[in-house]
Amino acid sequence: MKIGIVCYPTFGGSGVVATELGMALAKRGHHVHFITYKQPVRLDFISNDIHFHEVFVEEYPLFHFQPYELALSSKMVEVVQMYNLEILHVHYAIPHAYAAYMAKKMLKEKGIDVKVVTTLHGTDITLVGSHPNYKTAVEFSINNSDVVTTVSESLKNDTLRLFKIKKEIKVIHNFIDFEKYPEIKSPECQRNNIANEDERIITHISNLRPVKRAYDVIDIFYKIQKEIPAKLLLVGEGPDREIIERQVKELGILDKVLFLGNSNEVNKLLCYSDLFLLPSETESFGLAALEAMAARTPVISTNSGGLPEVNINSVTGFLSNVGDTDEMAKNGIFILKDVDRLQQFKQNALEQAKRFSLENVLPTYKEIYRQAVANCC
Ligand code: GMT
Repeated sequence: MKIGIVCYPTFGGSGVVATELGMALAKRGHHVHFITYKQPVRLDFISNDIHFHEVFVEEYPLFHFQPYELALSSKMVEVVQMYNLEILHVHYAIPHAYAAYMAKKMLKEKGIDVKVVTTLHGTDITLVGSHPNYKTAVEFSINNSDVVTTVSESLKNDTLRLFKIKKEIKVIHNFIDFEKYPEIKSPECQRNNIANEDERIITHISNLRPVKRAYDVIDIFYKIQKEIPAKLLLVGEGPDREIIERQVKELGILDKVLFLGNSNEVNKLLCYSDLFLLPSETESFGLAALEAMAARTPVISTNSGGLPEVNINSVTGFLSNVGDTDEMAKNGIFILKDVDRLQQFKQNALEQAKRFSLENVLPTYKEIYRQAVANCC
């Protein structure tokens, strides 16, 4: 099939899922066209079947805000026409679903019927999308997509609760391409580069926005390292970086915390890890938790949003109420304290992650594309 993928090209979860999906489709012979303002950071596969089309917004003194949606919908029209695309799969509703609706209308005038698949990822519904400034347009563009998917049951329920939705919503969970995860014994996975033999390695990966509660990560780690020798790897950049750097300094644990910045090789960083922390305020799915589990890392998370669909309490890790860092630290210590118990949790995490393998999830996306083109949904 010929598919256009529209996403944010950044390290955020929606961009990662969109890019991994595009690469997986191209590897299986589909023609994939990424349409966005920058080459997606996770795009690491070169092939005849992958194309990138940059959306460029001209500067003009009159523009207080750049009209990105206009440039994006015009680019979608151009690419659909030039490459005969059958599907436009837009990830994250704002503004992609709205721009796709406009592109679809413009193409209709030219006698072209392109199908729009919208995948809702999380904050496009929960934090941003339902804000009164956006709600009307988001609701409209969801209802006018040909197919709508969410990345968890929880996000589907949130969408139905927050908007008047007239369309069926299909849940397609986030997925993992296990081919990208190195073997634990591989030379890429030298944990002694990071920590001493007796130290446990704890990891957090996010864009360090307030919703991730990165200060809770530091608080949990501080409590754990008082009982168990440990290092904390912090992967990602974002607005809370300064706050937590100060927190780490004030707590006197600067020598135990490594700020690694953004990385598109999280699979390799995770293979060192013994525990992953995700104390988010809300998380529609928690792709970072799934990536950790695929690298055999148990997860200490909150019980918000879709996290209980991924992290199974007392099996793959533990779930606590938002902000309960005492309990999260206690559970982390419980997992890390006993070597056999840690191994069991690691094994359980891997087994659970396998349920979300690319091979299990990809056929569902292919099927919705097929049905959309066949006009049967
Ligand atoms: O909010 C983020 O961290 C980024 C955001 C995005 O859309 O780029 O992530 C959301 O989508 C991911 C992929 O589907 C989900 O795994 C994350 O849980 C979700 N984030 C939130 O709901 C906060």
